[in-house]
Amino acid sequence: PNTVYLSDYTPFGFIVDSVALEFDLDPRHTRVKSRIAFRPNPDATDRRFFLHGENLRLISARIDGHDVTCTLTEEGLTCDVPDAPFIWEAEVEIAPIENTALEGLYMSNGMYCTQCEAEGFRKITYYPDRPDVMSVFTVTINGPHPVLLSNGNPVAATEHQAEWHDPWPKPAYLFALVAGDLVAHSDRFTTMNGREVDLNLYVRPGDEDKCAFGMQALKASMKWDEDVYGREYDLDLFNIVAVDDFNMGAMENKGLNIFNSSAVLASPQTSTDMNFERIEAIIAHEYFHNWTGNRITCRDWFQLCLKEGLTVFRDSQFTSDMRSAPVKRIADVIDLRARQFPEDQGPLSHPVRPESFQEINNFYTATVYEKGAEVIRMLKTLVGDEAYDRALALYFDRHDGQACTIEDWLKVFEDTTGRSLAQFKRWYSQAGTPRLKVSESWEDGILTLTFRQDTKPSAASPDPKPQIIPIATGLIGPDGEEVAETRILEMSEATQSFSFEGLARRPVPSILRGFSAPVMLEHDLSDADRTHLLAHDTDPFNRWESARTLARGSLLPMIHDGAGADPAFLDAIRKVVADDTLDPAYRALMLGLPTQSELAALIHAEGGTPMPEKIHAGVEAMRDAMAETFGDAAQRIRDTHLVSAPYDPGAEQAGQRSLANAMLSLITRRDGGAAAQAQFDSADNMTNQLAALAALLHIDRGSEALAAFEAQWKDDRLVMDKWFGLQVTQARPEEAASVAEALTDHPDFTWQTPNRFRAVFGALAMHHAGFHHASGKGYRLLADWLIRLDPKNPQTTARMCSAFQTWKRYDADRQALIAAELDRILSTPKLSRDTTEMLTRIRG
Ligand code: BAL
Ligand code: ZN
Repeated sequence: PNTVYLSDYTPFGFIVDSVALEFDLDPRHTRVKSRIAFRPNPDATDRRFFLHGENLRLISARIDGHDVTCTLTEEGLTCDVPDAPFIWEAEVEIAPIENTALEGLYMSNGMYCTQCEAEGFRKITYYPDRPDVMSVFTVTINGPHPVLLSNGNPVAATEHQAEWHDPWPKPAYLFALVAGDLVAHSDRFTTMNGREVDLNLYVRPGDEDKCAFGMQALKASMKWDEDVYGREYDLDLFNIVAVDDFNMGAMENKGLNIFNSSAVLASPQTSTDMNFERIEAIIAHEYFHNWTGNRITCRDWFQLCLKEGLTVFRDSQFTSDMRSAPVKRIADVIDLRARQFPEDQGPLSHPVRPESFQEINNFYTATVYEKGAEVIRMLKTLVGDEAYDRALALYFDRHDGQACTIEDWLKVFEDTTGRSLAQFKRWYSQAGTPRLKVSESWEDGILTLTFRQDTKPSAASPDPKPQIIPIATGLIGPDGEEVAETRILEMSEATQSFSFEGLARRPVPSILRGFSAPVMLEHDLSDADRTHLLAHDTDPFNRWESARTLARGSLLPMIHDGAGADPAFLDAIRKVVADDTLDPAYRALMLGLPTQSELAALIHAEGGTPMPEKIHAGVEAMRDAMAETFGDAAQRIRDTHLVSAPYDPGAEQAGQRSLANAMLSLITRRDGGAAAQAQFDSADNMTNQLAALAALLHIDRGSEALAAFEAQWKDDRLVMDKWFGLQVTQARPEEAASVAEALTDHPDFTWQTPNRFRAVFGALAMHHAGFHHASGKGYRLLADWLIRLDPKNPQTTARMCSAFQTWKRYDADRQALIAAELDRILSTPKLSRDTTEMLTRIRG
């Protein structure tokens, strides 16, 4: 397969002044006519006329009204063109119903829809399918469907025809088309300058009652982007469509966002609090792309983090404002450690801005998105809030309508602040998670912190250099008072010291407050000092981090030697969770433990070999010990936080439920399931129903509830995804693969729907001890199904391959089992480019 390199970029030889498309929709024989105005690009030296096109049947091609002969390949066409402006006209035929890859134009439940990012437009018609080619689109759709949608504003509509015009130049990846029997949930928004915008959320009939929350989230996002970034919406209409078959969460097509139904449909009965929060964040994310992604887009796909890192950062700011900032920060770090750290420390490690790829779909990663957002967060910390705002204003002003690079992005910060970001840029070009080791010295009232940074060399970055690391640090005195407020220590050398002077007594430093950089901090504090920080730190993130670190320290001997839980740790946690002055959501987070996969990484990093069954046993023993420690207090805390008011998905009630349900899971370890069964029987919302079901399944008392749940929800596909997933998640390690396998025989296991496939196999991959069970059954089962899915849907198959990315952490027997499965998949005839690239990188 071809490897594409960032360093090979050259501009396209032609400018596209306008695009007119006409679709005659038919499941097997959709005709697409295109009329495209090209002219030579004065900034380009290479004038070869190459249009991307895949799986298209070319019916005709004309230039300035004359038939032309084209040379066709599997990837597109070339032909001779004039050295002057010309009109290209082509007609192609495609078969949306056969498009199971869900890229380009495809069908889902009888509805037509599109997904063009990154390179799906080339499956619709011949076109320079690259993000730096921007143009205005006019689209005519002919079809017998009540709803016919495309980007921009509606121009004309008759019974079986609709015409759309999008005045904003855009790359083809933002093109969208939807046609189907859909119903709209409608509303309006008045922008900061008085523009009236019609808002519609289109769903399948029957889903109307799941639209209100998404609409409210959209309006909140529009308002927030005006208030915080001064960004106003720019069309008369904003449409969102929910679709069941979708490879990702959602897509920011100009004026016509298309959403995986799981990322937009919500009701209290069918969605958990976490679903609501995720939906709010994804709606915001896609909406924010209107400026960071659409008005200013990427020059090439290597610059993906330009729009994704920034937009993730913006949506995290939004959630922090709408909900609790500390809780959001902790949740983001948990997620970063669970998904991005393993990626950055394994064979898939790549820089935030990669420098080569075979299949760009494989680079929609936690590194590009989440580490990309962390990099922007650091930039803001380094330049300060006010300079950040000025830099962003300059970015929008300077680059509106352009396809940009990371260099453009950093330049606005350099021009705004006058500081060089040459070294900071390494965060974009260098792979790997830096380790940050700190040592302390204390003399004459001066505390000196000496930091050393180290990044492990990797294939992507064999010779890593020191990075700029903003280390937010404060000091907590012996009596629990804060003796130095947060100061940003700006580290740029491999080793560097910072001093705090004039201290009466030796304080405990609170380092990397708010997780001010995406690094692994190693700080040799005594348990007593950590417990001191857990009790007194003014930084909520680091208070939580102290609990996490203590938990890790307490868990390791339980895992290695079967030791009992440390009573001092249990006592400290019990105190903070019982503290009614703290936010319930925060208290629930304090009860969380590192994931089993994270513990495996830790054991591996310390030179050991993680044994998944031992890790599982250690974590279970810790949970049992917590249940004992809380004892009757668990019931009291739960009772205090049971919500009697009508359901509201906002942060306040959600926090109460998360604490009450955390208590329920402890109670269930001691009461044989009585409280959970009662909650299951009486629950009037999915959060409580599902928490009760999970607790029951965990102690093997859930079979009746499981059957009742299925009977109640068998017609709701999103709830049934939960039913499928939870059984795997809560299975005993030795049974997880068998449970997953049995579920694949269920008549509702519609495996070609990515949500359903992920419900079962995503859950299996996440079940650390189940997936890595010594029998190898988990590996085998996943490999079987990846082989089956690959010819249908390469993108989803390739993403699921990351389940194997940590394989070199484990013992020789497990490695041999995994290697055999990787080789078996790799030897499958006609394996997709997507899956081949992923597995080749993982196999190493
Ligand atoms: N652009 C793909 C989906 C998203 O990140 O919004
Ligand atoms: Zn995005």
